[in-house]
Amino acid sequence: MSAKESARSAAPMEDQVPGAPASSAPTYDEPTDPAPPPERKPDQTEPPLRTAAGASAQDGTRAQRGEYLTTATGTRLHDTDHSLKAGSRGPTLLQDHHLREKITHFDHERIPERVVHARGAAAHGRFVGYGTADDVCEAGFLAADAETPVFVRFSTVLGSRGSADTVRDTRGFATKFYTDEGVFDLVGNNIPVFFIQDGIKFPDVVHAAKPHPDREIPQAQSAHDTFWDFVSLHTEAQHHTLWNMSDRGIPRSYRMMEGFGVHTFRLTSANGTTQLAKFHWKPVLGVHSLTWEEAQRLAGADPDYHRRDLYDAIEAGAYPEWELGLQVFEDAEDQMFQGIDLLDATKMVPEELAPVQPVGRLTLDRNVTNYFAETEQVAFHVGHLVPGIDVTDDPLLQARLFSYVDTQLTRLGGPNFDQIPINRSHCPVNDMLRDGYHQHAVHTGVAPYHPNSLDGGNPFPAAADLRAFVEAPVTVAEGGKVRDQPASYDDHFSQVRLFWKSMSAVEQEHIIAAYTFELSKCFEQTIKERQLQALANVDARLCEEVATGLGLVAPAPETELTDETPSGALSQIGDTWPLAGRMVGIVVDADGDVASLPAIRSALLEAGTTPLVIAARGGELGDGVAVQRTFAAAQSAELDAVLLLGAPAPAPDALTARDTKAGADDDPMVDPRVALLLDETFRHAKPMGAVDQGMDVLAARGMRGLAGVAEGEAEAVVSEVLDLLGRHRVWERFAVDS
Ligand code: HDE
Repeated sequence: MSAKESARSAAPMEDQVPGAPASSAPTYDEPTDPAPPPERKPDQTEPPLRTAAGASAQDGTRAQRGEYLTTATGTRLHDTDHSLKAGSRGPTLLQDHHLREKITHFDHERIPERVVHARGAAAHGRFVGYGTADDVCEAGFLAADAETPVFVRFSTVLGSRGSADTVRDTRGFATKFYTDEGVFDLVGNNIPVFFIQDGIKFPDVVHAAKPHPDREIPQAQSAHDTFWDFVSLHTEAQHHTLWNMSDRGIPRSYRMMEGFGVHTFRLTSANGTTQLAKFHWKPVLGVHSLTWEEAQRLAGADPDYHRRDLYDAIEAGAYPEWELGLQVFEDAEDQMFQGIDLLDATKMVPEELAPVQPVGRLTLDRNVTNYFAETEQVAFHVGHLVPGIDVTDDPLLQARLFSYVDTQLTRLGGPNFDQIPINRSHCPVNDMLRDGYHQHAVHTGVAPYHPNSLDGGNPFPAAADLRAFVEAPVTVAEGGKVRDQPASYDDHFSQVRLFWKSMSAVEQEHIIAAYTFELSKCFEQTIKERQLQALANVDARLCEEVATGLGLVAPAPETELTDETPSGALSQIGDTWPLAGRMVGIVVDADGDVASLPAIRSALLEAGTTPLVIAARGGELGDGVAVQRTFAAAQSAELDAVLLLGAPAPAPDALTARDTKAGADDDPMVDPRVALLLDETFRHAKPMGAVDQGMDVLAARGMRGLAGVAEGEAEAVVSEVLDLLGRHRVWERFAVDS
């Protein structure tokens, strides 16, 4: 060894002057051969790897251990119900460290909720690649049969953590892929376009959409003046707003939503070619929505409706599934596709122009164990990328690249949020980030800097052929330093019109009703008029119908109405879909003949649906079948279809003094709550079926023989109702004159 290679004496450590900075001697020149992280020095040790509950790390992260109550540091306690006092009626002593630990921790149990997307529900699952993306993307998790653990968090955008699930809003669809090459986060929404083109306006749109700052109302709603003030002044928001006013704004279930990466990303293939691409999630169960009345009912009767639906489906083994798909575009210099600016997040590319090509399948198969530890503490970031997937210059995406890390610093209390169990990578991490609040890692070595010779040069930057993330070397067009945008961003209406024209007649009616409702909740006439002007620029009939509802005059368009080709893929109506996890209510006359009930339940379970037995009182019916809802508790909105077995007479509790719903009807043949349930089910265009005297009940209500109403033998009725359910609703019942 030459003096240049090592200045450290060859003598054993104990014979040297104490104070060697590192476990091995540095080389004179900067190390060039990659070496593993440094060992500890012989005099050093580290805390043994234990969980927060003091168990060995191999035992997982579960927090409670042992049979006895302890302090946070494991000392057993003999009493947690009485504070330490000077005498049984005396003052509490400051020395009561258990009281102080318990109360102090409790005082700090809450963390700031997310600025947006505060209300969410999440699940674990797996993603399996098809290998069909190999030609365009080298990301390892897309390779054929590669299986990657994932965590998905769905959310509403506007409401606080405790707000209702079924409000009219955009839904978040954020997926964390724990790949072998690092974490990849696809942080998308259920709507493919966004309100703004440039991230600098995000605080503006969010301030406008959140509750008014003086009285803090309304909660989780866009139906108020500040929201419509902003979107009517800032018409690039009109496209996203129309999606929100459509049925997409009130999904039936998280399991029945599409997901979109929104931005255009840049993909790199193994041979170095690049393509532009948009990500799509396609739900196996199809895209379905609630009616507005159902959404409002559920917001009161079951504010956790979507959360419950997700957890119940997974618990029942009806695992939600989506296919990941790509729309791929040439990485052209102008980053346009058939006249559509791929860097403008207020534009989408119709599937008819660029088909969505399936590249893998996502299955959610495990519920969270602890909401706070997992769903609340998960931290997504659009900058969590893996080799093969890079960002583009979309100015909305560029701002997001800053925001997601920044927000976690406050929300999760420091820079080490990536070390929280739900956020940890599943592949080796060797960063040079050190210290900070809540540091969990025990780093070895003395040289968390580059270059170094004291830790043998570790960690070494990896070359591209060692699967390093290398930014695609795209050319950035030369230009002046400006606060500006391209001219193509000025088209605010053509795609809004495209979406409107792509809707079926029923869907258009829902949109008209939604605008009319939202604008009628605004106080200022000026704002209503300004929004009507925006609608006039979309479609004359849309504008006129909403204006009529508001008692205002429809203005003439200010721009030329472009001739758009409808995109069939945007409508939710017209196909049939799997039934997994659909809720079918079976209304039973417990005093009548319930012999057919077990067979009906089995047939429904076999079809993958979840039967819910509804009777006058709780308990069990014959053959041990449990009653899951009483007439007083049943809500039509939580059911996708209803079967009526017999004619349950008014039950003893059908008194308006006890249950105001009992005032809904005076048909002596049937309990008034059942009558209401049937009427609502019919009004919401859901499949219905009746056997035995149930047929007489439907006949008396004028429903016999109408579309989507099955009658006859139990087996045939169940099979017909299941068939109808595959189409989600009996759309014919929403007759539209056109
Ligand atoms: Fe977000 N967004 N966002 N966003 N976003 C957040 O990050 C932000 C945007 C989306 O379940 C925040 O951790 C800016 C588009 C989802 O934890 C915050 C801009 C899309 C979630 C943030 C956008 C999204 C968030 C709040 C404009 C669809 C929930 C807490 C430049 C493609 C993720 C947090 C979860 C959350 C910023 C626009 C989706 C503040 C600045 C476009 C699904 O960082």
